[in-house]
Amino acid sequence: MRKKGYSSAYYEKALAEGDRVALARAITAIESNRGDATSVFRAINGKQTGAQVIGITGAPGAGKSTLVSSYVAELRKRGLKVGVIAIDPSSPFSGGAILGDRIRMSEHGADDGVFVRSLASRGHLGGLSKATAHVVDILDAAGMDIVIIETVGTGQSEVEIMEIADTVVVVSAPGLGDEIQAVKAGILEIADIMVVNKADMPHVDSTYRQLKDAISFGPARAWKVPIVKTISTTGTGFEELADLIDAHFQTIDEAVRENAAVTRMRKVITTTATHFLKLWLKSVSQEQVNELSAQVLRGDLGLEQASRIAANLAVETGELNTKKQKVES
Ligand SMILES: Nc1nc2c(ncn2[C@@H]2O[C@H](COP(=O)(O)OP(=O)(O)O)[C@@H](O)[C@H]2O)c(=O)[nH]1
Ligand SMILES: [Mg+2]
Repeated sequence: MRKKGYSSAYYEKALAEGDRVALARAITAIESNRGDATSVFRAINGKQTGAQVIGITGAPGAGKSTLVSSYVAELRKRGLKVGVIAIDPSSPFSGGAILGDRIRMSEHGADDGVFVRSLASRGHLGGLSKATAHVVDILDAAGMDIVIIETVGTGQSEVEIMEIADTVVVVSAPGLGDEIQAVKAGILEIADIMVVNKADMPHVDSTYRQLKDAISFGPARAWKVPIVKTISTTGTGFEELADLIDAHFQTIDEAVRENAAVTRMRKVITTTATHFLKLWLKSVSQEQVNELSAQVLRGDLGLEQASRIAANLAVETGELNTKKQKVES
């Protein structure tokens, strides 16, 4: 990998051409906030056309990854280009589940209309959802019609990620007891569509009924949350699922969709601002930073005050210097 990274001209051209290596590179740059994240920000700026964002969530083992793969196959039949973001809850060091996802998605590996990316989740604190929103943005700019986010249905970060999706699909399966888990975690409230996967397994009807009851006790909404049975391993039920997701999307009014877009953009702006501030701080002169440091050490200036001054200096001088910076292509 080149040290200084790639230029925005490189990313702009490569993404327009559907270059998958460049797309992977762009996502890595953003995810790791590498130097050429700047180039990516500039390359994708204004290229988004409003991809439909679908969140797929549910307990581990419910069959989400398998379901995503079958759903992608259905979308491909419909001629749509699909980006998949798999949020991996396991430690970034184990890599086990990421590998599993890759294998399951490998049937689409040779398909130019599908792009799959795993993102490591980094516990509960920040970062993750911001990076996710940004990756949605990149995939959108790279021409994907649909972006699917697969994530595990537990906790607050979950709900946060779902804020950025247009349609949320909650996947359940018989024998996992997740209908109870789902109710506990408040997951049902965010579901637009419920799936009972593994419909080839015993007790599928009791799972179905439990979910139906749970939904009927939930908040009344204009959109009646449907329950679909699927067999992800054979692709059964996916026409219906795709139709329902589509139908739900049609009911979302413009204001709500704009709201989701604003939520995504808010996260994107935060990451972008953090990126640029870090970059610009480097262009504040050593003497100025030394002077601030000395003042803090003497007790003449508080740390927060000094940081604010440094940040202001960075913003003042940063943009000019970034423009001057040579980024090779
Ligand atoms: N019998 C059956 N097994 C399934 C179905 N969908 C997924 N599985 C299996 O369930 C296991 C967990 O699937 P996976 O997609 O990794 O679940 P995830 O953890 O929710 O992403 C795998 O062994 C799948 O092959 C299904 O519809 N029927
Ligand atoms: Mg999975």
